[in-house]
Amino acid sequence: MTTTYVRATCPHDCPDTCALLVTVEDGVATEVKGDPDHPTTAGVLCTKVSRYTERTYHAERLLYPLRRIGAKGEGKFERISWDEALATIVARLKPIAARAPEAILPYSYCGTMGLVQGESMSARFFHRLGASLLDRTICATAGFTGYKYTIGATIGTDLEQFQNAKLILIWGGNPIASNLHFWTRAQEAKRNGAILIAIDPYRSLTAEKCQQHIALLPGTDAALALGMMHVLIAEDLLDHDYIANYTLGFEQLKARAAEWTPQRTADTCGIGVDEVLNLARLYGQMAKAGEPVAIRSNYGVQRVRGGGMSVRNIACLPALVGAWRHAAGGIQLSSSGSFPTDKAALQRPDLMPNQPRTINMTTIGDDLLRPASPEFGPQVEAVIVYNANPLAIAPDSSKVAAGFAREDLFTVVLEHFQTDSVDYADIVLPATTQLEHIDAHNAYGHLYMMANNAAIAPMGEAKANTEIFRLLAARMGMDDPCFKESDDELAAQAFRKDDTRAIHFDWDALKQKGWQKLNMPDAPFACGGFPTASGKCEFYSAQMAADGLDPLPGYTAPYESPASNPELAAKYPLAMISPPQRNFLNSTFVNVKSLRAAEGEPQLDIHPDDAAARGIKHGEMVRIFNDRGTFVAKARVTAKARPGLVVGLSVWWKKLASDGKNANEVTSQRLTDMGRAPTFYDTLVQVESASA
Ligand SMILES: Nc1nc2c(c(=O)[nH]1)N[C@H]1C(S)=C(S)[C@@H](COP(=O)(O)OP(=O)(O)OC[C@H]3O[C@@H](n4cnc5c(=O)[nH]c(N)nc54)[C@H](O)[C@@H]3O)O[C@H]1N2
Ligand SMILES: Nc1nc2c(c(=O)[nH]1)N[C@H]1C(S)=C(S)[C@@H](COP(=O)(O)OP(=O)(O)OC[C@H]3O[C@@H](n4cnc5c(=O)[nH]c(N)nc54)[C@H](O)[C@@H]3O)O[C@H]1N2
Ligand SMILES: [Mo]
Repeated sequence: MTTTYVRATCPHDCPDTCALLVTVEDGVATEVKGDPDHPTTAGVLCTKVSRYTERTYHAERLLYPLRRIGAKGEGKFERISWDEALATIVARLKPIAARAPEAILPYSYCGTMGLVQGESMSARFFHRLGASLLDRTICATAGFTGYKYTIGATIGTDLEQFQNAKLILIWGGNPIASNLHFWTRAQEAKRNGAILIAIDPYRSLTAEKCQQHIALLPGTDAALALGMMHVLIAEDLLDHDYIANYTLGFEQLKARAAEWTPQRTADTCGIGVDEVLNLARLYGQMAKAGEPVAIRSNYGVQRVRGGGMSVRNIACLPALVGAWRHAAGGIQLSSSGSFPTDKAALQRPDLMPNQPRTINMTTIGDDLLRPASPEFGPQVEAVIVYNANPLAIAPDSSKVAAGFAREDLFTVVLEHFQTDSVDYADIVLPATTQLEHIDAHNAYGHLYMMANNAAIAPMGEAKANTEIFRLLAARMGMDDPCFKESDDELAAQAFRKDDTRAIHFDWDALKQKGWQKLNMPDAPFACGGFPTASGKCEFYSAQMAADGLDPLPGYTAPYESPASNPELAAKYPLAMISPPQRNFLNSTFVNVKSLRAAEGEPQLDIHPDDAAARGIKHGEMVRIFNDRGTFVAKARVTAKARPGLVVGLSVWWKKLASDGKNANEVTSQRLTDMGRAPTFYDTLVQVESASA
């Protein structure tokens, strides 16, 4: 028997981007472990990825191209050859491309975070075609926009510093589930005497393990940050020197923050005045005493109407108290902006024949149902889905299903498994997994460039995304040499070597070693140097004013909350959030039996008072509904959900739920204040016993 160990990278949409060691015995991957030498992975993987071989060798892997033989959504297919599959696709796309290329829409997200299997050959293909561009907003663009207005780029505190912090605010994140290798460091900080505070409407796995938990109303984080600013300024818990040298607009901010008294803040956030005061004082006093105070701001705060501003306001706090002076102070939202990723080389926007329209992936439900019009342009006639599962993850799911059910729509899905989205495909193409292809990665939670080597041969007739688009490009007659580049040639273009952060980037060397840290200072903004227009942390943003936004930190209430919409709340009084289940990764892994068994079935956490008022008992099936739709789940009566809040951990495959639906049945397509992003956690519902 020959045994080899292959250096790989976890491709999933998670900040941790772990370095993997894959054991391969006679061509079969038998074990996937965390690389003990990689500083942030440190030999530890989450349960999901430690079971990676169970997913790769799953009996239900798609191994051959398929053609639909049943109704759309029914999921009935027959096997066809690659030749027939590609010929069918090209025969459908060619006339559309000749007439109205924007009627073709790619729909993709981060099923793999790989720079090669993500958007490289696929982007070249759609650019050359002149297809509609996809606005990839489904996750993070609200917060990224707010952060960039303030800090300039998504650059922040290095993960490898958090163990040295003395106070960590875990703001809208559940790292035990979604950012495990940060949690390891936060725990180390705690052992070294740090205080951890969770700011989260729900007592998540993480909130349970922090010394303090501030359970504010969803969507009110911007107000809490303003209230903190008020106290920091009123009690002079400021770093005047840092403010004078490295920030812009303090006087205007001071006037704005004056409006946010602790009482107003507490009323808006649904928490106690003492909670506001204590949080601000602890943060300001520890910073003033020279202790490193850090914030880990995650995605939970962004999925509401004012999500962009929430992140912006939180991102102002470290500059006020001078927390950036410490490598272990400051804030991390995402590290993605640290990477000199060469998107233009990978994706070749120069191939576009003109500037096509852009369609927002968040509003795919409405957009597939939209007829041609002068404002919208041509009706969407063909959708090519890869690295995504829109039927499960996009909001207002009944609209999404109605759109994909259109008889005249031609749908192709590249997938590993027969997901909810595959059920609507005309042609299904089997894609390789991370163990079967190569890739280069950046990360959004650490600072390492990463390489993924192929550990095993493709399963069945599966092909890598890149190869599928290479074949389609050839058949569409695209003859530019860039459509012939191999995956290695693509990976070699992943990072700009002229940038000092990646100056030593060499793909062959990276493949050998597996990972390489960016060349970055430990404390990125210790002496200012913010990548904004002014070079300062912008409390006042002229760019925001130019973009038609409030140039100062402000607060916008959710679209759907008892305070902002009492009429709607009279019908639907409960706020619903649907953050990730620990053992799923968005909708990935839901079909892996051992992981699904760990999560049981779709559940809804509801406070005992709200349950009692509705005669709902622990363990009974409930119906969750609003004007957009209905789904069922098993009630878990628990004080983990604050009164007025229900929590349906997600994202379930619809077809694996008893009613064939999931939480996105009730979420809306409304967009955030900035970044054109979804408002998944800005949803009012009513709940009733399903047996009633
Ligand atoms: N295991 C696992 N890990 C994952 C994922 C997964 O599905 N499963 N998904 C990955 C992806 S794509 C992403 S974007 C990240 C997301 O992971 P996180 O950044 O952790 O974000 P969420 O899970 O959306 O929400 C985290 C917490 O925010 C809380 N929250 C909800 N609304 C609000 C609010 O208005 N204010 C505040 N302060 N908190 C609120 C929720 O209760 C939840 O506990 O995780 C990644 N990692
Ligand atoms: N209600 C609710 N909805 C949510 C969220 C929530 O918290 N609540 N979270 C939102 C967030 S943060 C995000 S990021 C989105 C995520 O939405 P998506 O990016 O659509 O993520 P997944 O649901 O994991 O689907 C990814 C699919 O890509 C496939 N895939 C993986 N690798 C490859 C590959 O190499 N080739 C091909 N062809 N396919 C591959 C996987 O098998 C999987 O089915 O969901 C959003 N939806
Ligand atoms: Mo995400």
